[in-house]
Amino acid sequence: MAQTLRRKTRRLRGIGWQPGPRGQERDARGERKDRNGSGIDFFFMHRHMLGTARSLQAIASWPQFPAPQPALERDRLGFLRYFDNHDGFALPPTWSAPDDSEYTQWVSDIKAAETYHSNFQVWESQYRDPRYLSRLTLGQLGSEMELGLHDWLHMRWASVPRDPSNGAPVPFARAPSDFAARWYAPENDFLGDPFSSHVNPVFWHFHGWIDDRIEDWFRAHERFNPGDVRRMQVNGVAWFAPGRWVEVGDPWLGPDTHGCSTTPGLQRGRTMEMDPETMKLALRITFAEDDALSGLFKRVPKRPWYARHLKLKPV
Ligand SMILES: [Cu+2]
Repeated sequence: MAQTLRRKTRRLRGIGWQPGPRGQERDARGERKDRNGSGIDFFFMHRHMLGTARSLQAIASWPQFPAPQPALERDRLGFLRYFDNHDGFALPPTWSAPDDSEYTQWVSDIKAAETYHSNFQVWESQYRDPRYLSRLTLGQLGSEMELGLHDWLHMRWASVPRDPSNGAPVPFARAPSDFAARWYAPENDFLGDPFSSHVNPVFWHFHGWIDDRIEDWFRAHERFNPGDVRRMQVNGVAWFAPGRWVEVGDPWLGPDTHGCSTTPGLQRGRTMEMDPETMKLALRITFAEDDALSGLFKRVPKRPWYARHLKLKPV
């Protein structure tokens, strides 16, 4: 296991896909995720992405998370109107996955109205609360939001994944290292997979909401720790200078961005078309062996990307 991990790390470094400087990689899922500044990478990449998208068209952030479906007995008209889905924010129904009752249960739970009240609304007020925000570094906030709220937003508003070639449901979704041509069809807007989630309009509304919280975080520090956080442009993005509350000064956007360029295809000897190919290779290195193993031994069930880190009771 450790050997496999070392080999993967070596190969990822070889193609420039290690986030952070060599030897000080910032793993977003590992033990040091909340202390290594990986949360800054999460926030920064998304702000950069939103900036590019907003230069092409207007994207409104959700002012708050859309409320669940009204109860029929209390609000009959609201209940019926919910299904008209006039704003596109109605919750898609859950789905079941054969032979994986834990995942089936988890998807169903994450879509429940109770979960809206017990989790989403709690996060909503927590991440707007100046006192709460003022105690966190940018990296801590980013890591906490990434692994909790963010992944849950992706899954709560996801519809059953489908194979775009025939529309048939595929409950476990596309494998992360499967780049077959059919997945590139615009019908594939599955929110549970970073490969396709940005095709779904809901994605932009909730990523706008998350990005807006960075400004809340800045205002909270202005109020409780005045002067501690300084604004600064980084790679053309409105950002913050490294310091006590900002762990790293070189947020990661992908290979070749360390203090250099944010324009794809600028690496010497490589064309722009090579960048997605390198990315595919990075994903194959990360996932292909795991997928092959899970196929062989059925030990690790294949689940959508954003459902891979379910908080499950130990089996
Ligand atoms: Cu996301």
